[in-house]
Amino acid sequence: MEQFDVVIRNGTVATASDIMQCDVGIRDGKVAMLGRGLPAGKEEIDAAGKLVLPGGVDAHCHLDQPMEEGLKMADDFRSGTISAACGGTTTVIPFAAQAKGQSLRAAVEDYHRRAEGKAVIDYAFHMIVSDPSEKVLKEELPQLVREGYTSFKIYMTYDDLKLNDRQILDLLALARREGAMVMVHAENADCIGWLTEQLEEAGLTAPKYHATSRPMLVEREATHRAIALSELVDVPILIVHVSGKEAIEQIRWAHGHGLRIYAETCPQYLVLSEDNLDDGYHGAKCVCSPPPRDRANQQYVWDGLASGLFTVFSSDHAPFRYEDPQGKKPGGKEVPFRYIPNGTPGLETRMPILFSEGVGKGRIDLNRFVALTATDPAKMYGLYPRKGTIAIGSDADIAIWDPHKEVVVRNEMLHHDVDYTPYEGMHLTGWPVTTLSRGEVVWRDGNFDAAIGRGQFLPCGLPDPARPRKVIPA
Ligand code: DUC
Ligand code: ZN
Ligand code: ZN
Repeated sequence: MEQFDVVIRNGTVATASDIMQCDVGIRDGKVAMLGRGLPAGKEEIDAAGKLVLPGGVDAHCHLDQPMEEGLKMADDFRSGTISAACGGTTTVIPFAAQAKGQSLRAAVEDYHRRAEGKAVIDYAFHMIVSDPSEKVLKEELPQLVREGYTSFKIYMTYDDLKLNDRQILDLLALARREGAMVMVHAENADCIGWLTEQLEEAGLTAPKYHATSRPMLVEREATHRAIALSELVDVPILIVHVSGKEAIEQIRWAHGHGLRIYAETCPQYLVLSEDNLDDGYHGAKCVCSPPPRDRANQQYVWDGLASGLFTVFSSDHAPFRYEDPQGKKPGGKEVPFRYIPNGTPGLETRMPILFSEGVGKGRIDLNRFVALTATDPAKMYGLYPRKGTIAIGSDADIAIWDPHKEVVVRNEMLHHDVDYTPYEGMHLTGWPVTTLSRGEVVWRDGNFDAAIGRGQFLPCGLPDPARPRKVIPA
């Protein structure tokens, strides 16, 4: 038998379904054998006392996404993917965003130029469709789906991105025909616009009023509408960044009616609350949409993670520096909340937060952790079984966790290019001590070491979960 390139020995290997005491033999970047007492590899890694888990798949993050005039994301594919790897993530799926009037293919090509030569772990692209013109619907989008861009996000809010219901129906019908997965940002744009004006007229423009302008009702209504549109067309959808009870109730209702509605949530809805926005202008650091809610809603989200209501746990990493005229202080000023770029950073802390607060505190088990952070996102977006599991023939994307490592989160220990973390000072137990990408150690004992640009683009297959419930004539 040919020698293994790497053997990870003596660890506890966990997948979404199993927990095994076994060694992992890696050859040519892939998992070649699982078993006890494997023969020596060229490189040996002792994982005694450690957990050997599939590298994470962060299926919702924003890196170097072109922004409106004057704003810039802090992380590009270099810093963003390094940060991801140091937090146990080995695949990212950020967004090639179409500007209104722009060709979708041009947006995808531009995004490839931003990633190539920079990414250190593998990556796929979702698309954002903001302008479903006839050319996009008839030519570009079907072709792009067939080329391996098999998921796209649509927005029900944000003036530069939002679609009306008719446009959404056209895109859902296309997704049904082509077998693509549609991700939906569900917030009611007109409710937000109206509330924002009321608040501004009353002089209430501090960051904390961002949360007031986007109450749960706004998310609940849009979630309900998205579910109805999906039911009408008979195509599954995935509701992203679900923040709390009222949206969860809509999704539960849909499940009760046999509808294929998938859901994603993020760390900010588990451990942040609207109180984090109530800190003078520092509240801008936690301005994201939907906004973090309250403790009761956090509990609902935890319950949804444990019960299987949620399929995917993503960071929604949207990196803007705080002290930056292109970031949270546009033009160098403390601006009314409507002008604060939305988003929180969290690529590196996504998995440690869920591990510590979820697995460590008994809210979810280890298999569920793997499913939410790696296996199910890979399945949802057509990357499984190449990514998201430890199985013979899968890419050797593996994170070795010290489940007892105590970490106090400090921004200076993180590898993103953002000047803050919303999780500063948080005490976590458990952190990945070694990360392998296609069998190559990229992060070990606090050091990142890998060639910049080694990450590969991953064309995605048609996701099985995107199949409609029944076949009806097109
Ligand atoms: N909301 C989004 O929809 N995307 C990026 C960040 C955010 O807060
Ligand atoms: Zn969104
Ligand atoms: Zn997002």
